[in-house]
Amino acid sequence: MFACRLPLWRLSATCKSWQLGHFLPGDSCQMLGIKGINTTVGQDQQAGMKEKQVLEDLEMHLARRETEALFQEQPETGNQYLEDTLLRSYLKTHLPLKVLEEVHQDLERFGNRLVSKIQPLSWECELNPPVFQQYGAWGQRVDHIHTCSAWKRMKEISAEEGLIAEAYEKRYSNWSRLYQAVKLYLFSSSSGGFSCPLAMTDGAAKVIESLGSPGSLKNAFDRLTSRDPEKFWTSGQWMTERRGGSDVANGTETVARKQPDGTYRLYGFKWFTSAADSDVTLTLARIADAEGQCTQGSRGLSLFFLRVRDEEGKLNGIQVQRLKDKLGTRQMATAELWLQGAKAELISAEGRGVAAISSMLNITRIHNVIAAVASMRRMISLSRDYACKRVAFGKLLKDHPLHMQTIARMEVQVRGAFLLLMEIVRLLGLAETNLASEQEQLLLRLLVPVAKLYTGKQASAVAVEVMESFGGQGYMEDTGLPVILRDTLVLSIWEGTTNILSLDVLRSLARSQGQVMAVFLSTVQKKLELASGTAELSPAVQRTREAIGSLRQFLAATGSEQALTMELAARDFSYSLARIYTGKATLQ
Ligand code: UCC
Repeated sequence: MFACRLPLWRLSATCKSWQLGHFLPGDSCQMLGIKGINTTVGQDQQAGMKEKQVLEDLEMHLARRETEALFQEQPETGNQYLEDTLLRSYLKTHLPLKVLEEVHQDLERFGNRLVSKIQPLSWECELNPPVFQQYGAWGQRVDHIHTCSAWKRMKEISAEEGLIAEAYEKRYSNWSRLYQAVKLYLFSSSSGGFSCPLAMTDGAAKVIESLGSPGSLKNAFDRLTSRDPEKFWTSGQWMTERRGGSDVANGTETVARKQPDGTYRLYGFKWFTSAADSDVTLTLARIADAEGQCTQGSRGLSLFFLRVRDEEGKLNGIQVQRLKDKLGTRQMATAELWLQGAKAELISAEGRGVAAISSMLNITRIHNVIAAVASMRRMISLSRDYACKRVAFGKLLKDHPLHMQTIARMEVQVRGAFLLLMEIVRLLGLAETNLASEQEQLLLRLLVPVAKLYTGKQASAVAVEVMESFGGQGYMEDTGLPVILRDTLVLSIWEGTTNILSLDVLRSLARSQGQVMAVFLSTVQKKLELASGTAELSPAVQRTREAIGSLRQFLAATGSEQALTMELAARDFSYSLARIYTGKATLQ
């Protein structure tokens, strides 16, 4: 209120010549216990003394107001590994004892490092977004993207912590991938956006590995998976051009011209390149024949590897047009790039670009799931902590049943999503160590788009709901909560929107000629049978059975209209798969 915002000296002075009532609305006066006062100058001495007393009291109240009543206790989280009971019990149940012991020690240490060192860096990244300098002081074109020291430090920390290396060294065999995912999950919401370049780096390493690590890419692979900050490289993934990022087959205009030495020069415009400060990138282009003609559509696309800068730091035939002005992920430089003869190496078979980059897409989609679950975990943990500190209507928020019911519902969502994530990285670990059965490989192919599309939407909804649980404070920029919201909203957009991924779910069904659905249903069915002996689980078992029944009915009913019906139903169908499988994962 106006009166309360006046400096005290001004309020006292003003009150000598004005009625106090001019400044304090009636309810404030009542609140302060100063009913019926009249401060007009010239009244008798007794009234003057009373007035003085009132003013002194008022000053005290106001002084205390400035330091107490307007302040609320800040929500905090501690060591996110130690505080995450579900994560710890999952690891305890699934990891072999020896692996668990080693991993536990590292995660506890990492959890402490996140709170004490990495979280402050994350905030620094938010406050110091990248800056693009197109020209030097003397007019020369420099195209330099300046990133802050905290962002550079994130890169070093990522190497030191083995955030990519862990998955490729495979020192814990099939558990290495899961362990890496757990570290990324803990890192994600403290990473200041650095989890984006890490996702693409992991994807690039995966593509190189899946191509049999050809000799020409050995150095790149070693650097992408290095623990040495001096050696460590990050990768981009340049897929989006002016015509858009979903319909890659029709949207890619970039042309590759073969050079006498067997390399290629790329010409085109990459309209949306995330983490444009990366060292290397994978990108798609159409190889021009001797007449300069290219094959259109998906079959004309090939996959290329290139370094963004040369040894001296000069851009490799690339001009930066501008940085994108994004709603969120502002810590990270996303740019429009002109390729004007960028030197590149063809790394897929000609015309097999989409198939070759799909292993990168599947990895970045898993990182997206990690980011979604991590964001939900962080937001809900902050909200829970706040509920133990904030008093409203005479009691702590935690003692208001409706408030706690709202948080509890979100807690259920994050727990389910976490278990779905663990299931995917468990299957990926098996596949990467040749331990996965054919059924498990099919399941993995299906669950990646299902989980990406579902958790992206969940995280956006949870972020909005959690923001509301803080009241007006949740909407305040300097609490950091709006940053989490903005950065979360992208998760349903990049790496394939919800509808594109729903169609990818159908692609996985079609490609396996229905086998994947059979595997999905039998896997859930088996779990239901195991769980049906436990009385506590019977309501959950019953609900999941009903859902499976509806799914079977739907599949039977699509009949000859299958293609169109399935396309129309793709999103709802995918949501059902996500819910059913999450239900299955929680029946532990
Ligand atoms: O780049 C972006 C931002 C980068 C930031 C990354 C940060 C991540 C951070 C995470 C957390 C912090 S955003 C742009 C990303 N773009 C996309 O995601 C593309 C979206 N569009 C699609 O996914 C489309 O469905 C396409 C591009 C795959 C459709 O292409 P086509 O050519 O029309 O598809 P086809 O013809 O169906 O598939 C071509 C081949 C087939 O193999 P073959 O020829 O052997 O039958 C497919 O089976 O590719 C195979 N394929 C796949 N294989 C396609 N998709 C997949 C898949 N997901 N897995 C396995």
